[in-house]
Amino acid sequence: MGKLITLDEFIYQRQKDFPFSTGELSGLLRDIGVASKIINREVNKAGLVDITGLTGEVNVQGEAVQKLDEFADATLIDCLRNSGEACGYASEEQDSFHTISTFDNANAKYIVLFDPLDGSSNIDVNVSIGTIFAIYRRKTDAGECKLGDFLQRGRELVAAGYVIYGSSTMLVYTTGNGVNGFTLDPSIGEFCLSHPDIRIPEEGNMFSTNIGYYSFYPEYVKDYIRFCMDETEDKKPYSLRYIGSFVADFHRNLIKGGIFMYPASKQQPEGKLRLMYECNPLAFLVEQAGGRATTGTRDILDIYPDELHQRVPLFIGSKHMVDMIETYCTDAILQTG
Ligand code: P6P
Repeated sequence: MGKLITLDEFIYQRQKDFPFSTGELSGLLRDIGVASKIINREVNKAGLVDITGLTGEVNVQGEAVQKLDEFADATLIDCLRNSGEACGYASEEQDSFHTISTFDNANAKYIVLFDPLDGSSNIDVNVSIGTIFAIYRRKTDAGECKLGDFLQRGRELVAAGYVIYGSSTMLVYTTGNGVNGFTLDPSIGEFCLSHPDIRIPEEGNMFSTNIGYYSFYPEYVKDYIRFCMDETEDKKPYSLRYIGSFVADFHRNLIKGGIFMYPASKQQPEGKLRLMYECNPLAFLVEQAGGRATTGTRDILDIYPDELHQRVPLFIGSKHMVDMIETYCTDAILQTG
């Protein structure tokens, strides 16, 4: 068995590769790792204690808030406060962004956006869920954060990643120099390097979308889905895999190859997934792993955000598969003029 490398050791080692780094980002990544271990502990016993189910409240998305969502949100916020490395945050669970005005954080240079527990409607049925985070440098010099600190294109991301609470708990992240995956070893309470330098296969044979919405999709998406299901001389039908938990669907495609699609539709004209704390972080990560992420007409990372909780259509995964759906989309636009 190779040398065991913990997340902390890996972050420290990679920091040494950047002589001018001051260790602040390293500290922030470590603190997010700590928060995810705390969340993992509660996720793993959710069925045993009264923190599953609904709080009876509704979040800014108009979605019923699960008790575990609230716990995960509060845990991440506490860890960011304690880190001293983040001056502000924005969460799927919070109406607006927040400045962390404690003394230690006031001069910190990073802001963090996160979806504390994506797919939380699956908690009660024991399906994998996840935490997604995105880290930017603040735009303003100091003091109270401004909206402009948060509304940055994905191209400006400094780091991004996710934690998947599944058959094992994994943290996968990038700082713009490749993608690495760490599996939590509960016996020592450490994330250990298990998937160094992850590369997504350029081609895949799995497609992931909610086929129940098929009749609402644009024609080009229907055409592509029919292509996926077709059998030809040199192509077998692809498998449909849809968990209904973005992090879980994304992670499977990252490891095995495939495409995840949440298009715009008659019912959801902008799609469903959120640009700032779902699509951008995973688009940054998938590009670092050799994949792609598009709205159908433009790269996700090139979008100039208008608002914190904006939704965008999303096609993300293996490069050749995303290239193909983008061609279907642009051809459809050319045909309709
Ligand atoms: P639908 C979970 O609620 C989520 O935000 C993503 O994790 C998931 O990919 C998507 O919604 C599922 O949406 O409309 O297919 O139930």
